[in-house]
This record gives sequence, structure tokens and C-alpha cells, in this order.
Amino acid sequence: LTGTVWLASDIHLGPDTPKTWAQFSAFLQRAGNEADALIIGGDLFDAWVGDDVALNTPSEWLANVLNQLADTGRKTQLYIARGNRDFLIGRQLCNRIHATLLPEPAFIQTDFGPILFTHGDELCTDDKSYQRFRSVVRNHTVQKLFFSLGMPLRERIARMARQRSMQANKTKRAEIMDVNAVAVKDMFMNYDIKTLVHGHTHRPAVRVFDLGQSGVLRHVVLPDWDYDHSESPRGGWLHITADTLKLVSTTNHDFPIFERP
Ligand code: OKV
Ligand code: MN
Repeated sequence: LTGTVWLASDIHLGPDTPKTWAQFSAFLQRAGNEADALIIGGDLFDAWVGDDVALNTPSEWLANVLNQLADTGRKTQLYIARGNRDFLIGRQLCNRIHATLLPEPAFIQTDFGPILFTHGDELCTDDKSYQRFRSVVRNHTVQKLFFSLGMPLRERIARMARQRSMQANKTKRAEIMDVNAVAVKDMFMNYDIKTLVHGHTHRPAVRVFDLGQSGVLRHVVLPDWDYDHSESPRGGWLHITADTLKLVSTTNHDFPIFERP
């Protein structure tokens, strides 16, 4: 990708997130005008039970979202990655919004240099119960079974899964829900990269590790968006050009900023 690349993740849109949508909608408008490429790094939607359900009978809020994403996709190169919530996103949605589906992880060639992007949930290896859930719902056979069910049943299963997960998260310690340091280090080593970007943990940061002769490692964590349920409304994105890699906040510029060199 050449030029200005914007990267945002964990917007968590749903039927009850009008304020978050308003913020993200304004962001999409800007991205269409100011960015050459926009990457949505997973969890655009807080729940996703299949492209067929969403696209055949979209509710009013979703129709709005899809139309504006499609507008953005016509103006600027749009890429989308699956997250841990909307992991059932497929080609139908991508075609509808003029987006390219990213693999996981995704190698992204930018003017700043090569970047490895992954949503981030597979790096949370300390959360054993989540990793169990993940391997079940990502299983091909289980997904085929899920897709064979009608929309009302899929919605009911999804609602139950969300309720159970909310209960489980109440008793989990915060450290467990962060990325595992070894998993992050393995990612840098195995893919031989200097810049790793992920979202998911809702702990925005740009961490720079000085390797001396070998340069620096950059570990970027994207912020989540929440203007509807949080007492500290927030959102933001990663701005990438040839000489800049910085987190930009929708509300205040309270993120650490690093520019080259
Ligand atoms: C997404 C998460 C709910 C976390 C279910 C097979 C199976 C897919 C599914 C159901 C849930 C996605 C699709 C949702 C993520 C949750 C709760 C916790 C931590 C099956 C294939 F096995 F039941 F048949 N699902 N939905 N969670 O509501 O979008 O990521 S979801
Ligand atoms: Mn996530």
C-alpha cells in the first residue's frame, strides 16, 4: 500500500451503539477523503452470525452502516480483517462494501515499512477458556453446522454465548485478558518483522524496544471505540505514512506518538 494508511479496529457496532456509530461514521467520511487505504482490523461488529443473515434482511442501523462502508470502499482502498466477534465475516459482506478480506495474520507493505497485523485474540494465550471457545467456533465442521441453522436459532445461540461470556469475564483477572508477552515475542521472531500491530485488548499503546545495532521493534496496540456504554468515551486509529506511525484519538490526543527517526 502506498500513501496514507489508516487502521482502526474494535468498533463493536450493534443495534444499541448509535453514538459510537456517529463517531465512526464521521471517521469514515474523513478516511474517504484523507486516506489512500483504510484497514478495519476486526470487530467492526459486536456480533456476526453470517453474511447471509445480515445482507438479506439488514436492520435499519445495519443498512446505514453497510451503505456508508460501501461509499468509503468506492473512494479509498478498503481492507477488512475478521475479529474474535465478527469472525464469520465472509466474501458476501466484502463484495457488498467493496472491501478486500485480509488473511490472519496479514503482511502489510506500507511506506513506513512492512507491518504485520493480526486482530490480537490468538495472542491472549493465558485466557484458556476463551482459547477453548475459539477453537470450537473456528472449527470448519462446527461452522457448517451453525450455517445450516436458520436465522432465529443462530441469533438465539449467539445471544446465549454473549451472556455466558459476560458472566465468565466478571471473574477473569485483567492480566489474563491481555496479550501474552511470549506469544508477542514469538510473533516478532517467527515472522521476522520489526512492527507488529494488533487491537482486541482495548489497551492502546505504541511500545518501542531498542535493539541497538539491529534497530527497533515497534509493538502497536489499537484502541477500541465506545461512546455508548463507557464513562470515558473513546476511539481512534493508527495513522501510517512514510515517516509517521502514530495513534490518533477521536477525542483527545492522549496517545504516545512516535515519528521517524
Ligand atoms: C462472538 C463471542 C459471541 C468472544 C457459534 C458455531 C456454535 C459460530 C458461532 C455464535 C456467537 C458468533 C458466531 C459472538 C464472539 C461471543 C461470546 C464470547 C469472547 C457456533 C459457529 F458452536 F455455537 F455452533 N457463533 N456469535 N465471544 O454472538 O457474534 O469472542 S457472536
Ligand atoms: Mn476483539
